Amino acid sequence: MKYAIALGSNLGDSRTILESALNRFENIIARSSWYQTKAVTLPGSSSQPDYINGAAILETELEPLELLTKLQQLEAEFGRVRYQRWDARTLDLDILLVDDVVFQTETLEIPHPRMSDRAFVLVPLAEIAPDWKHPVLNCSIAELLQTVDASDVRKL
Ligand code: A4P
Ligand code: MG
Repeated sequence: MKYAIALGSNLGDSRTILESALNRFENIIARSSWYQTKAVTLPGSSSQPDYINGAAILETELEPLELLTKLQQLEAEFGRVRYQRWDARTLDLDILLVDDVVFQTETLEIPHPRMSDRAFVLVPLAEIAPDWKHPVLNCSIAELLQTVDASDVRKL
């Protein structure tokens, strides 16, 4: 199966953490540049440091829930502590897409439900997979990118 993964960090030595996390995957087909992005926070929450975000494509036989477990183990290994949703974090690994499949359980939703309006996801993903079709919205990543404001996303 082919997966698109989003990587993000806005605590600690983000660049090193992200590089080391990526190095732990065996079958990476493509990886994006790193981007500095303004933190998107919940309304009313205090401000957060900028993120570094990126995306990668990987090929694996792991089923979606198995891959999620592996991603969460990696997040824990790199020191992520969950306080509150959308809090600053050393490492966030999300599954964006798997092939042209829609996958929905209580713990995992693919395509990632918030990917289509987030420039910090779409800019890196469009760099490596512009033609990948979102199976629900039925348009490509390049097309989705044109619908968001990417002015807060800066290539490093
Ligand atoms: N989960 C469901 N679907 C998925 C999926 N496709 N991939 C569940 C990964 N996880 C998925 O995630 C909460 C739960 O979502 C998981 O236990 C899993 O079962 P989490 O990583 O513990 O918490 P979170 O990331 O804080 O929550 P959430 O809602 O996933 O946050 P988002 O929407 O990912 O947003 N601003 C910038 N600039 N860059 C960022 O990377 N990230 C966030 C987090 C907010 N603002 C940001 C960034
Ligand atoms: Mg997450």
